[in-house]
Amino acid sequence: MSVGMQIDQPETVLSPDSTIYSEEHLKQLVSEQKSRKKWLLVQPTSNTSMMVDSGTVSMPLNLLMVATLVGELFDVAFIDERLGEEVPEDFSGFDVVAITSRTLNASKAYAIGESARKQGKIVILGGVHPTMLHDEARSHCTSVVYGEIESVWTELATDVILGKMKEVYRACALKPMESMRHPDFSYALRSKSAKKYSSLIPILATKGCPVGCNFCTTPTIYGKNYRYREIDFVLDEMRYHQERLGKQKVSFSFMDDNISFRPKYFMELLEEMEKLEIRWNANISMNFLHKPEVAELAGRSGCDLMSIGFESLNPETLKSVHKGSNKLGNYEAVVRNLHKNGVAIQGYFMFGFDNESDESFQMTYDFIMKNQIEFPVFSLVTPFPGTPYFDEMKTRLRHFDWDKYDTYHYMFEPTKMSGEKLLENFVKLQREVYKGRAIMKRMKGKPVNWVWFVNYMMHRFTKKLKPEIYL
Ligand code: B12
Ligand code: SF4
Repeated sequence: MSVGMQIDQPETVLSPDSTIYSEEHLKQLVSEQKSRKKWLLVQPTSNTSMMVDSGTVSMPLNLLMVATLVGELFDVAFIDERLGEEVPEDFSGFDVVAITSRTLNASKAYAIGESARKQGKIVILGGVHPTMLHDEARSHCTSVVYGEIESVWTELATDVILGKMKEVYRACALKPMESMRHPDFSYALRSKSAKKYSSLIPILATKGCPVGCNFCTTPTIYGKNYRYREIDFVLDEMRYHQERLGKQKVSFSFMDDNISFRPKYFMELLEEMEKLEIRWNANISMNFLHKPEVAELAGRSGCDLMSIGFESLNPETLKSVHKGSNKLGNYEAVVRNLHKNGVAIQGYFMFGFDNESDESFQMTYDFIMKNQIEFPVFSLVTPFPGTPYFDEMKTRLRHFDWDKYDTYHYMFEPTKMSGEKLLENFVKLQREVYKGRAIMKRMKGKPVNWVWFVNYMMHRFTKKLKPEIYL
């Protein structure tokens, strides 16, 4: 892989007021089309050796949003490789092949892109990785979409019809979230293997997160921007799924970067969601979760799980990654309040930072056990391309093999611990936390539901762990 990466603003920043790119002009071009162009949309699997794409997978909201927009003007075929669906070798049935990619499946996305481009197709790459490394991505496709498709759609669709593609589509301003369509799930659900999708319905209320952690791609892509949808739009979408599924108790999974960043919006949304009697889970930052009334409202509105990035119990580490939302002194109160209101916790913990010591592992174990964290998830810190952390660590990284950028591979040697010791501790911690006795202790008094099942699966998985698999 090339390391000559560049994430500067490309030259092609699109101006929304250009007359060629008006919605009226696009409508006219569409009406003049003799036949609709055919798009193939692809969600590739990764080549990673880890379990990231196995078992049930979540419906890819990002590609569904792309499909919803594209489907208004063009014909769409939708392939999700994670379901076992195969991308054809012969692309002759399509005019455009558009692929979504994160870093862990970038090499796969590039291979599909190259093969389609050789057959003379317009190839479009989008998603986090092509956004972050558009120079690299450009050499595997016709055009890269920087960030969300909604903000460049008029320009992109116009150019596809005219057959005059630019190398990069990047909006000079993000569109408000009202312009976001109600995602059409039929593109995913019509697959013969749709039963492999998790029953949790992905939904989006907000976009962006100004907390600014240095390892996260969101601040780089969206800056300090935080946008949200009208609460009524979110509720309408929930009601739509309740009707579609013929039941009230539908479970939703928010795909937001940080749904609680604006407390007022978050609290109002939850008050309204309570009336729908749904169940939900979300990624959340701890900025105000220590307040008892927030946890009380979360429980009351049907939250059964919150995914919280505790990241580290080491104050130096938290400071070094700029995770200002995490106050160590609040950790226990956050957990206590949520548990009191029947909300389980998926707690994310990262290891491999420079300040790591044997003690960090012990402290994490003690915290998890004492606070009965139901579903602890451990990862190795991964400097993703395009983030400030990547720039800081670039010269120390062991490799640029994107297949291993899955947060489960050893990336660099910390300054205070050998790599061997790091992995030894990492395996030991996971085994200890998922030992039968530890599970019983952590899960004591918790309702019998899928979280128990996850613990059982993790118990079986962690028993087989060896440090070598992380290399
Ligand atoms: C929700 C979420 C999850 C969920 C659901 C994932 C899913 N099925 O989509 C769960 C919890 C399962 C998850 C898991 C993981 N995640 Co995650 N996740 C997110 C999060 C917070 C939001 C993603 C999302 O759906 N947003 C809403 C959609 C609508 O927006 P979007 O993805 O940006 O899509 C828009 C544009 O990108 C663009 N677009 C996207 N694709 C395409 C394609 C084309 C052709 C075009 C034109 C445009 C286009 O248009 C879309 C519509 O507006 C992101 C952060 C982020 N903002 O990206 C991290 C993020 C994607 N996750 C990340 C990681 C590391 C992981 C895990 C590896 C973590 C782990 N150790 O398990 C796994 C990997 C799972 C996998 N197989 O990919 C990283 C990826 C970094 C990178 N460079 O690749 C991110 C960016 C967070 C970070 N650290 O910066 N994740
Ligand atoms: S709080 Fe979460 S979403 Fe926000 S910048 Fe940090 S890691 Fe990214």
